[in-house]
Amino acid sequence: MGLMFSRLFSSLFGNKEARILVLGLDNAGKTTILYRLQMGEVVSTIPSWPYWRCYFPNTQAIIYVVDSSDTDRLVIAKEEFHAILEEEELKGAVVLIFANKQDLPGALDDAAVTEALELHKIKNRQWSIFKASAIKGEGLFEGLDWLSNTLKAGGS
Ligand SMILES: Nc1nc2c(ncn2[C@@H]2O[C@H](COP(=O)(O)OP(=O)(O)OP(=O)(O)O)[C@@H](O)[C@H]2O)c(=O)[nH]1
Ligand SMILES: [Mg+2]
Repeated sequence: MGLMFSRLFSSLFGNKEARILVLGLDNAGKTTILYRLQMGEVVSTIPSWPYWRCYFPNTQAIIYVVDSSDTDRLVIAKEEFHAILEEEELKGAVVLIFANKQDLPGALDDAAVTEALELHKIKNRQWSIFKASAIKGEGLFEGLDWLSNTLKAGGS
């Protein structure tokens, strides 16, 4: 599981800084997405849990990236995702999920990833899932558009 923290100064966010945590299992496509979006500065990738928490305060949004073709690891992706949602300091964060790698054969679609991640269990939080292919640059801006509008509307 890797983590990245990004400060976005995008016109999508009205030139306001949004503090966004980009999470997902290794190989999910986090770096590729951030590169595609040319998102602010990627501060760091941190491999182990204990250090993550210092990044949690004041996080407005979480982008959770899933490799939709890696069906063997979706259970792990689900468990890590729900553990993140339990974090006290992330209770107020809006969640955007990218069902990434849609271009690969056998990739699960957004409905199937929704089921695999048990997204219906999310309570008291605004969330949405978008199909994406970071390689092709598809679906990313649709997701960020949703995030931007949700944050502008005051978050969860
Ligand atoms: N086919 C396909 N490959 C992708 C896509 N997104 C990322 N990849 C590939 O998947 C591999 C991992 O992508 P990264 O962006 O490095 O993944 P990451 O989540 O940053 O991984 P870690 O840094 O190890 O945590 C690379 O070979 C990417 O080129 C996609 O949408 N489609
Ligand atoms: Mg990476």
